[in-house]
Amino acid sequence: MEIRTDWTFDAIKTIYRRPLFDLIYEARTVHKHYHDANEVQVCSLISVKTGNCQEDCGYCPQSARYQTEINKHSLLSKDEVMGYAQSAKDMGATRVCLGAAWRRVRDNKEFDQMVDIVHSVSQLGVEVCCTLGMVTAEQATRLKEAGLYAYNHNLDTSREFYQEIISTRSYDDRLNTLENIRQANIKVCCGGILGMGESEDDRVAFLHTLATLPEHPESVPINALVPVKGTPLENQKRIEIWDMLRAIATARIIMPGSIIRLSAGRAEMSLAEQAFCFFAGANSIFAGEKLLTTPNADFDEDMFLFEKLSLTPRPSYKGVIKTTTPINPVETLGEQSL
Ligand code: SAM
Ligand code: DTB
Ligand code: SF4
Repeated sequence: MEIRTDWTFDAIKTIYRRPLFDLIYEARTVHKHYHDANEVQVCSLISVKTGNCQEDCGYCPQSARYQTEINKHSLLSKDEVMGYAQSAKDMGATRVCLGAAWRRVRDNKEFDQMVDIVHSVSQLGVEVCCTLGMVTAEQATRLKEAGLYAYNHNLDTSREFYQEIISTRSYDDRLNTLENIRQANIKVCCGGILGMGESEDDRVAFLHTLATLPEHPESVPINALVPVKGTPLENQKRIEIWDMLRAIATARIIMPGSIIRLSAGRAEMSLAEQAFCFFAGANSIFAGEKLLTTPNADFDEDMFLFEKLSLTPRPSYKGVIKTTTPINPVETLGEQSL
C-alpha cells in the first residue's frame, strides 16, 4: 500500500477490471489507511470570469465557439468575489476554487487583479484553488506568493482521446503547465471527465498518466460529463454509475494519498449512487447551487446525506498521514455478541 509512481498500464487495467465488490473493498481498505475514513471535504466553485473562451473543448459551455445559454461576464471585482467566498465559507466550505474561462494567463491588469483576489480570499483561512488555463512558471510563482494553495488543471482523458475533444491545445501543453505549478510549490489538482465517449482503455490510460506523474496530484477531480445544449457533446449518453465507481476506486488504490473529488455530474446522481462513490474512495464534493455554469446537487440534500452516512466535513489544510493501522477501524464484535 505504498505510494508508487511506477504503475504500468496493465497493472492498472487489472485493478480496474476486478469484480466490482472486490475492487471497492480494496479501495476502502486503502482509504482507511490514508484518510480519516468518514471525512469528506466540502468545496465551493466561483466562476470569476465566465464564457467567451478561445479554446474549443468539446464538453465546455464556456467556449466562444458554441451557442450555449450561460451568463457570460468579464472578471468579477474583488468585492464580488469576496462576497461569494465568504458565503461559501459560511456554508461550510474549506476550499474555494476560482475558475476563469481563459485559454492561458496573460501578464496584464486582469492577472494583477486575480493575484489580488487570491491574496484576499486566502485571508479567509480557506484553501484557495485557481483554474485559469495555462500558466508559466513565473505566473505560478506570483500566485504562490499571493497565497495560492492549489491549482486545477485537468488532463481530462487519455492522450489518444484528447485530440478528439480539443484541437486548440495539446496534451503536452497541459503537462507543461502542471510542471510549472509543481515547480512553484503549489499543490496540483488534476483529474478529468468520464462519459465523453472514451473507451475503457482511455480511462485506464488517463488514470495511468495521473498515477505516473513525477508526484501524484494531491487532488483528483472526477467529473461525470454534464452534456450541455449547444456543445458538441450535448447528446452524449450519461456515464453509468458502475463506470464511475470503477474509476474512483481505481484512482483511490493507485493514488492512495490523494483527495478524490466527486465533481461535476452529482446533480444527476441519486443519493445512494453518491454514497456508493464515497464508499469507493471519493472524499470531496463541490457544494452550492452552481458548479461554474451548470446546476449542482441540492445543498440541503448534501447535508442530509452527510447526516445519514455520519460523514463529517474535512478541515482545510489537512495533510495526509499514512498509518499502519486503519483510521477509524470498524470495531470488532466481542465474543459474547456472536
Ligand atoms: N479554462 C480552464 C481550463 O480549461 O483549465 C479552467 C476552467 S474549465 C471549465 C475546468 C474543468 O471543468 C475542465 O478541465 C473540465 O474537466 C471541467 N468541465 C468543463 N465543462 C464540463 C462539463 N460539461 N462536464 C463536466 N466537466 C466539465
Ligand atoms: C473540475 O474538475 N471540475 C470543476 C472544477 N474542476 C473547476 C468544474 C466543473 C464544471 C462543470 C461544468 C460547468 O458548470 O460549467
Ligand atoms: Fe475554456 Fe477551460 Fe472551457 Fe476549455 S474547459 S473552453 S479552456 S473554460
